[in-house]
Amino acid sequence: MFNIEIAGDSHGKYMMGIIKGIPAGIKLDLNYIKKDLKLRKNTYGRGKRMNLEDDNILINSGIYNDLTTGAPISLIIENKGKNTENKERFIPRPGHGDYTGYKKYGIKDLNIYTERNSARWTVVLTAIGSICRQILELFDIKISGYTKSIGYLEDKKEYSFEEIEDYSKNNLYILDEEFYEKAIKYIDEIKEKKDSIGGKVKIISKNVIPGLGSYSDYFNKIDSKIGKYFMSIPSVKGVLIGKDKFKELGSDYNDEFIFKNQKISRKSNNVGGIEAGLTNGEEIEVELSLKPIPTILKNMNSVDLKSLKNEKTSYIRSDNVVVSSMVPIGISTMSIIILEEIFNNFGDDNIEFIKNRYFEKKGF
Ligand code: EPS
Repeated sequence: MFNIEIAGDSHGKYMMGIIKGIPAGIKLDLNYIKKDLKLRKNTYGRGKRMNLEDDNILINSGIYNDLTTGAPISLIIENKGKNTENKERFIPRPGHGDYTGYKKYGIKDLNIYTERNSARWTVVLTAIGSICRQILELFDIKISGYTKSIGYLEDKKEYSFEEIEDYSKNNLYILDEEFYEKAIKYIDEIKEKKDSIGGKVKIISKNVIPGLGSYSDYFNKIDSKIGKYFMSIPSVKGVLIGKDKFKELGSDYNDEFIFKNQKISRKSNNVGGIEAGLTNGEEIEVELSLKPIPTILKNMNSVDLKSLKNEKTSYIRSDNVVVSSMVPIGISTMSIIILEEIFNNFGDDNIEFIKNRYFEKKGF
């Protein structure tokens, strides 16, 4: 069974990942993964820690003579950044897992909750997804994305997949040049104010076979899985599938069928490629809304959990904006979701057997 596990403290020695259920016989390119890790790290608005990390990845098992063996693939990525807090911390940051973690686990030093609640683990998520995306290319599946908004600045244009395919021309993964210039200035202002800001990214998957997912099993609908995976990523607070056109009439919203060029297709794609928990063969469109990150340099009102006195939060090293890093993270996350569905449907033995079964179904 396909399954992933991620472990590692944000400031511990290593981050680690395990992927189970990868079939035998696949050649993986380490440079492909390294490229995705760089795209996650180097976006404008990230904090000083990102200059310390090199995100160097080591594949530890599951590959023999350059080919996957069917055994679990395990990987490690070293952490270079150390925790800047060298004493116990008792004042929780509003919006972070400091307070809720303390209420659950009861240990007063809040540094402990920073480790598992840090978004550092998305480095492993991206690496795992990058492996999955390489495998999806064997099925002609492509996934890309872009930054749709930063704070109140928004790109309202609709883009074709071809227009977003090469999304990394600038360090914010914004497609419109004017929007990019404005966004850079805006982020500089936010930095100046010692604050943070959220935004939206869009992730599009193309050439996915219809029928992936489930509706007989309610909680395994592919949209349920999309919600589950994306809502697990720090800062993601909204997951929209398809277009934000819910105020329209059904007759305008529904994607009408048309038989053209010997093919059943659609006149629109408002539902974003999913109907009744199953992929419908159109592009899968997912829009993610990210809240502003909670750790900000500006002091905020809080309470010292030890003295119970009203206090201000103290300066903690932080990012200002992480929205655009969500593009490569989101592409990786979608890759994991789609690949898992393919293996669930077509098996996880040898990649050539799986491809045969997949393409036979695709011709149906
Ligand atoms: C993070 C806080 C920062 C980020 C970190 C996520 O780390 P630190 O507290 O050590 O300065 O840099 O992100 C990463 C290390 C990464 O690789 O993305 C947080 O609290 O989520």
